[in-house]
Amino acid sequence: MKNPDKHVPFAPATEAVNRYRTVHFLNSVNEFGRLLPDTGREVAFAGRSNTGKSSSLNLLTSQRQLARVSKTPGRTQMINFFEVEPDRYLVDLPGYGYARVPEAMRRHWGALLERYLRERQALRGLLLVMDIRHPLTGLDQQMLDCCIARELPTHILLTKADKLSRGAAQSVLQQVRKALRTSYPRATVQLFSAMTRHGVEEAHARLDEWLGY
Ligand SMILES: Nc1nc2c(ncn2[C@@H]2O[C@H](COP(=O)(O)OP(=O)(O)OP(=O)(O)O)[C@@H](O)[C@H]2O)c(=O)[nH]1
Ligand SMILES: [Mg+2]
Repeated sequence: MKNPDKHVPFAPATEAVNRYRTVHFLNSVNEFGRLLPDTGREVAFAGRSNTGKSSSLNLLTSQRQLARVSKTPGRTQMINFFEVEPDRYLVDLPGYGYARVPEAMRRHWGALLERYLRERQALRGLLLVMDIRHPLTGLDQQMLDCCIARELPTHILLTKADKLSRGAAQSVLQQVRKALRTSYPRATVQLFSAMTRHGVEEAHARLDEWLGY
């Protein structure tokens, strides 16, 4: 699927659709000290490189180009802040696990990501994006461990659900749910597709909850 946005069918404008439609880019940061003041509420999108973080963000904001969508993994290299309204933000985190990133850069992102997850008080929840065909990789588990350490609410989007049959997708969903029951019962999980819009309302409900709407 080259450009899932192209095939997005008409979406009825729910309250959440309207709310997130006006989200706009604020700034990009690659040092902890340059983050916005740690007030307000934010929800971050994290996940392995190329899983569809930017596509998810675009779909949830009904905007084709808000976050850059790339076929070349590892393109989103900064912490990108998007403003819903003052003091409420969506945050696109650098994708992890892309092998061709130079070691020094990978270490820099790793440290930045870890510190952001550990220390950021404004962070109310993490949307952890996983390709449904490769869920719960070792690096995903490390991310979950960071969330567990501070009891950060976590919601997993199993993206690219359109790549599997309905039955196969449901089966992965149940497997991931089962794995979470032992590792982090506080985490929730859903199917998602930027191509078919599957799961938009459920994801919006989670954003609303964490951002206090
Ligand atoms: N079929 C299908 N393809 C998708 C979906 N979501 C994303 N893609 C494709 O997957 C590729 C990666 O998508 P991105 O949204 O750029 O992924 P990302 O996680 O932001 O990637 P990085 O920022 O590089 O880490 C692109 O070619 C997208 O078109 C989906 O739900 N279904
Ligand atoms: Mg991206």
